[in-house]
Amino acid sequence: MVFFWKKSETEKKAEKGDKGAILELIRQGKKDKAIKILKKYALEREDLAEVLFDIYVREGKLADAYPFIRKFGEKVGTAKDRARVYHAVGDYDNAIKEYQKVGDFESLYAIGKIYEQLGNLNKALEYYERALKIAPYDKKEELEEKIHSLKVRLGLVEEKKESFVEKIKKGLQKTREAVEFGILFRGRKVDEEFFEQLEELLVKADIGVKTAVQLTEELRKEAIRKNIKNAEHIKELLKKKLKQLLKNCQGELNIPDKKAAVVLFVGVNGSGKTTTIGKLAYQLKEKGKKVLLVAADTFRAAAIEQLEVWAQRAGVDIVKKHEGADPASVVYEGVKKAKEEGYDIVLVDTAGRLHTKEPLINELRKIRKVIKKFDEKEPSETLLVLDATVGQNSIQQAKVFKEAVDISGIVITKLDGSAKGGAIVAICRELKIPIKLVGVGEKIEDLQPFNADAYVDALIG
Ligand SMILES: Nc1nc2c(ncn2[C@@H]2O[C@H](COP(=O)(O)OP(=O)(O)O)[C@@H](O)[C@H]2O)c(=O)[nH]1
Ligand SMILES: [Mg+2]
Repeated sequence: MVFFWKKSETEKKAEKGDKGAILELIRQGKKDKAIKILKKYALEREDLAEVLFDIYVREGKLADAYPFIRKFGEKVGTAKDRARVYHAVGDYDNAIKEYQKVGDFESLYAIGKIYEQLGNLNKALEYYERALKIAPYDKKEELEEKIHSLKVRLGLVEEKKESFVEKIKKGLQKTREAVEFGILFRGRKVDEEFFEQLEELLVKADIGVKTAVQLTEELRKEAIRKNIKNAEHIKELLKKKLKQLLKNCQGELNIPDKKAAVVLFVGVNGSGKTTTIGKLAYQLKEKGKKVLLVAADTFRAAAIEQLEVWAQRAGVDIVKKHEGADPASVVYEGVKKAKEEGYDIVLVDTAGRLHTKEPLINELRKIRKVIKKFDEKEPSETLLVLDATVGQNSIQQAKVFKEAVDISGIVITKLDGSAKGGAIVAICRELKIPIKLVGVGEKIEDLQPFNADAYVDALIG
């Protein structure tokens, strides 16, 4: 049998502009053909304009849909579709009018965005706030951010400083991603498998095997004694125990209210000494203190330059000498200058090459002696800087430094980059030295006092 191509009846009718036939073509999947016919008639015929308008909107070809509203106005499309088309082509007055008719969350949000784009921030704020009232849960945070940033731009509020918990939470994100306490505790039955997994996760978070085993055992016993069936309950008990443990290690930076107080920073290369000094200098300066930095890591020129950059950023002074200079002599110059010129605080940067252990220890002792020559009570603080990404291994490093100088406090840096955030618990238990500061990023404001409660809340959730 021979088939030869022949236009169907429907097609013929459609070509003459029969709406029913055109819709039939679309149903048959011949959309391109239908569009071609529609294009011919749509600007003349309202009923066909409606059809083509809808097709364009569904396909996201909003600019192509625009001529039909221009011609037929409200006769084509829904208010929301017309609003989107106006919005897309930049016909903002009309877009706002249509969005206002709809008044749902998306429309109010869209109006806010248009006003913001047009620079009418007050109006933008008004609409964002109206949208927030009916915002779906997953959009709330985004919108709150927008509202806040608008208020800042309008001078209505101060720039939001992230709270300590928020910062720590962000800092511990990597650990939380790697160690999913959240999943373990969610709606689980409290049985032996649960405790085994809990122990495993605690070990994974690097809180130390000994501590993990001990904590799990205590919880197991408590669960039996109190007949606890609910995993959430165990979670609260675990948090309480961790908080108790860490409370012993929560310390505050002790900077006496006198002239030329000295804070000495020690720690292995790359642990974050220089960065921490820069951040702290900035914070102290903000509090109105006159701060002096001392570049006693003279081993490499780059180390001196790096401290200089931080001094500039923080807007404080620095004492430095040439590469290879005797570190103790730089410290001497620094403390002398601080005494003579009325500086409040001296922050001393040092070198930390562990492979030269003996010289390192001698060097630190010599520096300490020089500081004591000026004032027997100084240094007010000797801070050991530990890198959180190293996890529990940093305990070994700490022991070397403890041999050389009395450590009065610990700074844990790079908490943001570490999946071993739990190591703080191990460090606390092993070293029994107060943790005073934590670094949660590379920016100047990313240094925080250590707070045991916030830390545990952020770690376990
Ligand atoms: N992500 C992150 N990086 C940090 C933090 N503290 C320091 N660093 C980075 O760690 C590296 C070594 O820091 P540095 O201060 O030079 O260490 P130093 O050798 O002990 O003086 C640098 O690249 C810093 O930017 C922190 O809290 N978070
Ligand atoms: Mg350094």
